Amino acid sequence: MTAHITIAPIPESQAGPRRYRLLIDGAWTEARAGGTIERVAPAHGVAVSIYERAGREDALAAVAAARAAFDNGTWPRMTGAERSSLLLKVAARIEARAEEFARLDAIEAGKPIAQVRGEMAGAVDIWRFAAALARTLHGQSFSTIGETKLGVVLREPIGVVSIITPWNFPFLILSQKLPFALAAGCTAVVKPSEMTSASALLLGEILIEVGLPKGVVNIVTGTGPEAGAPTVESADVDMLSFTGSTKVGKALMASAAGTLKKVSMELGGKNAQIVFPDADLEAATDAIVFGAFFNAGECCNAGSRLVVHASIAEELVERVRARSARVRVGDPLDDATVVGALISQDHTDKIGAYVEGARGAGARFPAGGAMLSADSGRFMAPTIVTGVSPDMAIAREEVFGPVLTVLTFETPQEAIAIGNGTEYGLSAGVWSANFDTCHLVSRALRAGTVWINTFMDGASELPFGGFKQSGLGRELGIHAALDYTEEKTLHLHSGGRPK
Ligand code: TXE
Repeated sequence: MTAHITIAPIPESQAGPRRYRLLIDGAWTEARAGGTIERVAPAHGVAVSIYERAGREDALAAVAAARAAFDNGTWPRMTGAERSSLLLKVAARIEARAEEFARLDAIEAGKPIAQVRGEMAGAVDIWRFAAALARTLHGQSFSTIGETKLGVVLREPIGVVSIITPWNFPFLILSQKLPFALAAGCTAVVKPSEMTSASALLLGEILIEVGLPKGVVNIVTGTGPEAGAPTVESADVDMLSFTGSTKVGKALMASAAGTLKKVSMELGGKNAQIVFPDADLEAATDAIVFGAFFNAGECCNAGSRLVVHASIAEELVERVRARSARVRVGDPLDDATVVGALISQDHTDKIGAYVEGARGAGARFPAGGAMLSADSGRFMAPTIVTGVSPDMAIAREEVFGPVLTVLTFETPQEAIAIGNGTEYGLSAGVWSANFDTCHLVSRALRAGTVWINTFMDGASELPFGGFKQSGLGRELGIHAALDYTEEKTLHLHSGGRPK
């Protein structure tokens, strides 16, 4: 059990609060109506950033800049090789300043620094991968439609993209979207979370340094309704790429319908790790603890439901409990920390309500179930909940905290039914030594990603996204840049039109 958590002061070189501005049409500007947002670091309890609080006018100025850069600028008209070369320069500069990015995200989100360093390496790889895609985008030709006819299908950039991102993986999630939009030749307005905007603004500096034409990427900070919503409503924006809660995602989809813009949505998850009796329990234990408590469970991919065969439930829960007790909860800037602070008081209250609701309904807590004492910030002990039924809120809804709910099954059919028994369909894990079990269960799960005898692996080459109410569309993978394109069909006819 973690004793009282000590939080060291933020080193002087990074102590704030730092003042940031909006990036609109290549210039750092202030919000037209005035007003700022102060970000208090969730673990340290001190102000670290002051952002401009952009309003409708600023958001629409950013959209106008992106529109002009798309309609009249050089970016969509460059060769793929030119765009690729610039994206590679961005990747190199992110890599050179990775520690600076990592510390910004760790401080603003309360995430463990060692984990964010891994996210930065992943982000750099994605920028390089997108740079490669910039050179490989191509259309199709059809010579089979008649001897004198040729059909050509072009892939053109879709236009201006609104990118709205959450606080849980600030720079990584931005990197799952922006480089692909840029590779395709689009321009963008980025609205990062009002809690974690610093890393996006640092990227803005890099984009200016490498010579990205003005207006191609604009960054507006502020609240969702004030700075994000106008970009979704605007007829000058052609596509919305959103990651966040299912609730806001649905509202934004309805709003995007007003101008019939394309939407890409990465939303919530309630992901099951299904463990059969013949599984390697040591490996499974490690992955269950990692999957449930990684990023303090504030992760759409969190393996927040352990679905275990009744015959091994007691043994596995005991292994997971023992392993969880060794998870180091603490100061995000300490290299040894594995679980950091919860993002905000509101969010802590929401997690607390799920825990108390389950307690009231008779659930048991072999581990955790309470907050830990700390110098500052909100830290929750890794929590295991047993004695729950699949229809309880804690077993069905996204808690988004370090809370693992345990459910049991007797037959593979029952495991599949529980696995599929939520409104979500983001990811799942299957653990068994038997090929048929792994194969057939993973095929029956309605989820965008199924990990077999592993959990939460990722690769830039592989698509990521959800079934059901977990989202719409896929990020990453070799087709990611295609999502930011429109198809245009050309009919060419030689020798005059037949009478
Ligand atoms: O998400 P939101 P928040 C879940 C998680 C969390 C809850 C709320 O349970 O507790 O959502 O978190 C912008 N028009 N997830 O508040 O509200 C907002 O400013 C335009 C799950 O961070 O969805 C931010 O930039 N934009 C999820 C972004 O949308 C709006 C990840 C996400 O905010 C807007 C994050 C509006 N009306 C939270 N309202 C996951 N599964 O990964 C908000 N925004």
